Amino acid sequence: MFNEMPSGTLGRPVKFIYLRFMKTRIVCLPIAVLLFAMNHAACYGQSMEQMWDTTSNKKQQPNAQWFKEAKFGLFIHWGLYSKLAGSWKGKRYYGSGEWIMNVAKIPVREYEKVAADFNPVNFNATKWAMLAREAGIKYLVITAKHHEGFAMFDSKVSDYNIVKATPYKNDPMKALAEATRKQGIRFGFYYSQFVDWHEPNGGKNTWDFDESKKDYQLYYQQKAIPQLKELLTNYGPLGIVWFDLPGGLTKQETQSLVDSLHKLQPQSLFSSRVGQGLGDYKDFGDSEIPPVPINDLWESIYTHNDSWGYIRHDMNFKSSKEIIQLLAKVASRGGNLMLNIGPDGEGNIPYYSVKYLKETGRWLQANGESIYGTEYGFVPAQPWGVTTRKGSKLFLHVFNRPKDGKLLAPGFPNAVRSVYSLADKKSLAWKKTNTDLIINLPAFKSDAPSTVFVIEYACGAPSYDAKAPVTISSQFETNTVEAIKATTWGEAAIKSITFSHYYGDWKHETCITGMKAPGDSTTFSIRVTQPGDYSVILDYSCGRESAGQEGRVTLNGNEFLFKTLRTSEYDKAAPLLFIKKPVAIVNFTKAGVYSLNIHPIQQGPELFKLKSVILEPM
Ligand code: FHN
Repeated sequence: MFNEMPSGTLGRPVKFIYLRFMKTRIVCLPIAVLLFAMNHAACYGQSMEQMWDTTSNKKQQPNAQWFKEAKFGLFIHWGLYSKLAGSWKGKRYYGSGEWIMNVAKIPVREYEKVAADFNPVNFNATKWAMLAREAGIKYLVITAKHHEGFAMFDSKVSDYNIVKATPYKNDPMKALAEATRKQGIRFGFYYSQFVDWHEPNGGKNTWDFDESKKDYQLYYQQKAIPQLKELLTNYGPLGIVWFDLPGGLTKQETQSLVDSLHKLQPQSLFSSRVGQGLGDYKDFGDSEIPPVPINDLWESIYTHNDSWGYIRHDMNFKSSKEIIQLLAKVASRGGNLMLNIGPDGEGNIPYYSVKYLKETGRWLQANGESIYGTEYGFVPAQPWGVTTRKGSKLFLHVFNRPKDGKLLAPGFPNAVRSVYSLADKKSLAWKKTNTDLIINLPAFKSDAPSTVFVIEYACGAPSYDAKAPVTISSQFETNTVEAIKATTWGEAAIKSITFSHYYGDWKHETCITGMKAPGDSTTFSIRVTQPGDYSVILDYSCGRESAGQEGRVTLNGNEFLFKTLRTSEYDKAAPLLFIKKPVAIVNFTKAGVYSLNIHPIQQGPELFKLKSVILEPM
């Protein structure tokens, strides 16, 4: 299944193919693996990631200014699965805890009983809303109903809800909507409009019900649409309605659903996963960030650990440094980051989510101007970090400090008015040669998440040059030339490859693929700023059938041969492993722009999947 790179992407169109399912491999796989993939793919046609609709309706959104300025949202997955905490009948499950009913194939009659034990006495709407405020969050979206079909709100449409079916007997959504707005944060609901494992005619429960006999229309008319109307009527103005995994409706039916719901909430933004390209803004796949700036209303969604719903044994929490750098990266490409947390069945937010969100909030207190209301920066990613822009200010997010304290911002044609540190407004010395701006940095902690400097400049922002040569400098431990920067020839192509670690814990790597003959080659334009010796390292993944083949790197008039090593075969349901393999040392006698080319030296299977070329000063 292949799609071109989403429109609105900057720079010359690149042959960019999303590869999500390598059908060919299935044919030759042993039956056991086939059955595993089938179960893993949640049966009957589309699997989870194939249901991500990343296209939006491209209409100007008069109500979207707040979204453009918000940049940082909080996603909350909370439901009966939070009580199960990733375990069922003594067995622990890893990955998406909110999918436990599906993965453990729990019959509806058994799963329903979880509600009788669901009593979140520690839920405190004000505390949750104040944490969001302290974290610098501008909008909050919580799961009103997820795939399990249980309504976390007071629904008159189905008694399978928190007020009727649990000892808690209260509607937490009412309290949270109020508390969130009190903190000046936009409130929104997530609603699983098609996938509903509780309902005989809802989507995707294939262990209790025969999918081919379902009447999705009936489910929509009797449950999904009436509940959506309850949510869009009884909880005040909603900033966002976050739909997920669309299905069971034609484009026309989806359009009339969208129109009828927009009548109830004209100002609300509907996520692209409403389906059929009818969303008001675009959501990428889970844990996906586009490799280059996108000129559109878009959002990246990540979870704080490996699961959206609470799992007691999942401790893989992202540090505040990781959150801050992810937020800056997403903003540097023009998007919003919505970070997910999973409270437990008692209503407690995990300790590390509280801790690291508060730390992120402290950084935003001091540096928020470089995130909120910004657009993508016109200086592409550099060895030191990324840029965001607001008006005639360019914000430099420095993740890695150059050893000599001299920071190069290339591709800067504008006249400079001033350069200073964002945190203390202290002015910095700088000099400009042609379009190179060199700033003398003050000392700062090298392990700081992101240290921000501001360049105030004259005249409008220059356009973003997606094919500008990639800066290579000996002032940094490592210089990475990403696959997206490549120019490809022949069958070589830049692809986004999706795979998962644990169940539903999706990963995406943009790679060069399809190099099967000497004519299928890849070229990178690099700009070496300091002469010297550099190690050339290929970062690639290589399957059994591709291993042992030779390739050639040409750079600065030198040719180097290498042989591919096996790392792992592509399997959507398993980690795709990469190796960073040094293949050459190149000496640059002078600074300048060079062309680096890579190609197979023989005809054969795909050479490898190349994620990046790394140049490390020796
Ligand atoms: O299946 C869901 C999953 O449980 C989670 O809600 C994510 C969040 O984006 N959406 C679906 C998978 O993409």
